[in-house]
Amino acid sequence: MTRPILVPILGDQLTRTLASLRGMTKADTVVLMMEVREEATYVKHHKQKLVLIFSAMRHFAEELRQAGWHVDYIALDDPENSGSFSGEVERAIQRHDPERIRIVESGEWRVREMIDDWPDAFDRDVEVLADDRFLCAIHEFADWAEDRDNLRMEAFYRDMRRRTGLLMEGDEPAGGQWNYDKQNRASPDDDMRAPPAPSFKPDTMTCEVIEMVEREFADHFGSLDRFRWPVTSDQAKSVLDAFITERLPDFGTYQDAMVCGEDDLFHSLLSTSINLGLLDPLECCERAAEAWREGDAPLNAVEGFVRQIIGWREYIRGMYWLQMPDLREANALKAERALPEFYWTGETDMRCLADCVRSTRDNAHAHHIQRLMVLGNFALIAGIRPQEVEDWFLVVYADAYEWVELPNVAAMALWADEGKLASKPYAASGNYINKMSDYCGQCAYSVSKKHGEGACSFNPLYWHFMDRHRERFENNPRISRVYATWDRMDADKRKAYLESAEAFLDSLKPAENGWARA
Ligand code: FAD
Ligand code: DLZ
Repeated sequence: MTRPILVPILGDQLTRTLASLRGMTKADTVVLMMEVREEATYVKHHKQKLVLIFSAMRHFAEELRQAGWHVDYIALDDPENSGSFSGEVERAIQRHDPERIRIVESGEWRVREMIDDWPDAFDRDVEVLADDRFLCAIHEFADWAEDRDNLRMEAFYRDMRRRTGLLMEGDEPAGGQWNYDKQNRASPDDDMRAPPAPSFKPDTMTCEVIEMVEREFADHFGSLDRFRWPVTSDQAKSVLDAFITERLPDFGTYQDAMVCGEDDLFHSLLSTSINLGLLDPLECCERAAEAWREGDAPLNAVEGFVRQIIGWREYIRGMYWLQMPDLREANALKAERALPEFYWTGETDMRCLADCVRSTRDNAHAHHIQRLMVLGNFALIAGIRPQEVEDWFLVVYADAYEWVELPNVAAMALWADEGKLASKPYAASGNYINKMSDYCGQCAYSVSKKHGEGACSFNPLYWHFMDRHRERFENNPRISRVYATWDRMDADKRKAYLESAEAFLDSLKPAENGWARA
């Protein structure tokens, strides 16, 4: 063989049609895959996330080998492993003396900075290709955003519908409306249950990884007892199949519902597979659109699902690259309180928060409304420092990579970007949680009690938040009515709300250091 081309494939690039593999000849290519400690510990990822990524990487390497590629795979416990991407690329250069390096752009800013150093560090050409598994390239999003005062998702989403032709009838949206969200806010029915999603018994390769993760990352958050994530594209496809036939019909209607102990309801559980590259996002949407055309799923469900993927997912990624690196430091509301300990231990009598943390610990997953309106909302109205909340979200979810976690947390949940993403903060009192869930019925606190002993803490915290940010929000037309309500309350009641919130905030025990970062 002449001097080969070195093609590093990162842990979230597990796609057989990856741009860096397309057009390459197997004889002239060395694929490099690296399990590295730096990636596993820059935050202390949930154990399930580590098992998912390492096991999916090992399965993918095996698939590539079966297909005839030369794969140089560095296992985490290889005694020579240097522990970092750059260290492993350097060692691979010594082994293979490649003519050049060809890699798909990384998902995260942090890794992009590393790759930017490679041409000088290794004195080789480094060809960085756009990640065309996303439908909207980074530069296309920047073009879309340029000169717009308002970067709301809805306008972007309509452009993506036109561009993909998904749920379009000529130039018009299917059914005459772009968005059926109003039909997607039903409260849960009593004892509502969803069909169970497929789960996968760990095979030998996954069992070896489980052992390694238990051994090497014993102090990381989370339990491995219920590890069930798909680790191959075939397994991921069976989750997609089951979702389309069994859950999609109810996905829309109950999209915002929460039921204690029912961890994913009618959600798809596809984010881990899509983010790793095991599933193609467009194919997921096409399958849903086909179900609607065949009369197997209603339009409100299918439109809602398609919007999450070609709308929210692409938009969030665009907003990440548009706002980095500043987004990581953003703190528009000057929130400075430490993250409470219960985010890690789940030890709180607030039933909604305890259940969301339990699901997070057991599954490395919580669904969107649990993330936004319970865990995120609490952090917002309690004024928790964004960087601590971001670290928590990056650690605990199996689908978390900074490109998708950070805009969702900083901009959507915490309004830390000063409203570039969300026109108003997603702040809510206990009423919202009570309407959308069955949490409050058996909670130790009373959601109908507004303040004082035994009251649901979301109630006083909501008013405390609104009151302390009055200057910023009272002229926002989407919130001003809230201040009219506040002003109509008598002074004693307002005082009781504020005192109750402050007593609660003072009682919060901060998390000890060391859960998120070593
Ligand atoms: P479904 O509800 O079935 O949705 C279908 C798909 O749409 C998802 O698989 C996902 O690919 C996509 N999607 C939906 N909403 C979003 C969104 N807001 N941003 C990006 N993609 C979206 N998603 C992640 O993939 N990684 C994260 O780290 C992450 N962190 C989040 C943090 C917060 C505070 C919030 C509010 C949301 C976060 N999300 C994140 C988005 C969303 O909660 C998850 O994608 C979803 O819960 C995954 O479960 P699912 O596959 O069952 O999703
Ligand atoms: C998240 C992660 C982890 C925990 N470990 C690895 C790894 O050992 N090797 C690897 O190639 N990728 C890993 N990843 C995913 C990377 O962090 C991800 O590819 C980058 O953040 C770029 O988005």
